[in-house]
Amino acid sequence: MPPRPVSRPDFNPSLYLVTDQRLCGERSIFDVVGLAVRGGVTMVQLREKRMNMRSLVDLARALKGLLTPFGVPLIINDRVDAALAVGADGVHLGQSDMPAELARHLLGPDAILGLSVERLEHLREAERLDVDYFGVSPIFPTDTKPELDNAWGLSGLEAVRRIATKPLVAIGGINAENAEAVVRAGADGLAVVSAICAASDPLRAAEELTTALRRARNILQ
Ligand code: TZP
Ligand code: MG
Repeated sequence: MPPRPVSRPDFNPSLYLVTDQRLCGERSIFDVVGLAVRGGVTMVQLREKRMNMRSLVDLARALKGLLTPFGVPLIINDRVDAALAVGADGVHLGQSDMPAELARHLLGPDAILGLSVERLEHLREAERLDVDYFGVSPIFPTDTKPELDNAWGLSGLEAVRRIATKPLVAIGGINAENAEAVVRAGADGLAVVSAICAASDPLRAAEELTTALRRARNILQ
C-alpha cells in the first residue's frame, strides 16, 4: 500500500471550534456553531462530555447537515461509534481514549483523526501513529478544563514544533489577544471553546480570531 500523506489536503484546522453546551448559556449549540461558522470557523469538534448518546447523535447529525454546505468538517470528541453513526468527518482522541490504531481501523483511511498531546513523552509515541494532527493541550491554564495541571506555554509549543512532523492545533486559554503569539510559536490551528461559546456575539468573536490569525500569518510570511 502506498504511504498516505502526513496530512490530508482537505482539512483546515486554522480556527477550530470545540463545543461546550454549558458555556453557550441559553443558546443552543446548533445556533452558536452556525454563527461561528459564518464568522470564519474552519473546523468543529462536538465535545459534550455529559450528553447522553441519543442527544449526542441527534445533535451530531444536525451539525453535520449545518456544516456540510460550508465545507467545514465535523469531528467528534472521543466517540468513534457516534462518528460512524452520523458520518462525521473524524474523531479527536485524548490519551485515555481508544488507541489511535484501533480508531483508525474502525474509521478508515479517509477520516480525520486528531490526538491530544499533553507531555513530550506523548509526542514521541504519537509521532509514529497514523493521526492527522496533534492537539497541543493545554497551552495556557483554562477554567474550561481545570483538571489539566501542566500547561505547555508558548515555549513548550515552540519545543513541540521543533519535533513534530504533523499539523499542530493549540488549545487551552486561546483568545483574540494571544492568538497571534500562539501562531508565531508554531500552531497551525487554534482550537477554542470559551472564546467563541461564551462570547456574547459568537460570529464577531470568530471574526476577531480569524483576523488575528491572518495578521499572524502575514507577519510570518
Ligand atoms: N482540552 C485542552 S484545554 C481544553 C480542552 C478541551 C479546553 C479549552 O477551552 P478554552 O475555553 O478555549 O480555554
Ligand atoms: Mg477524550
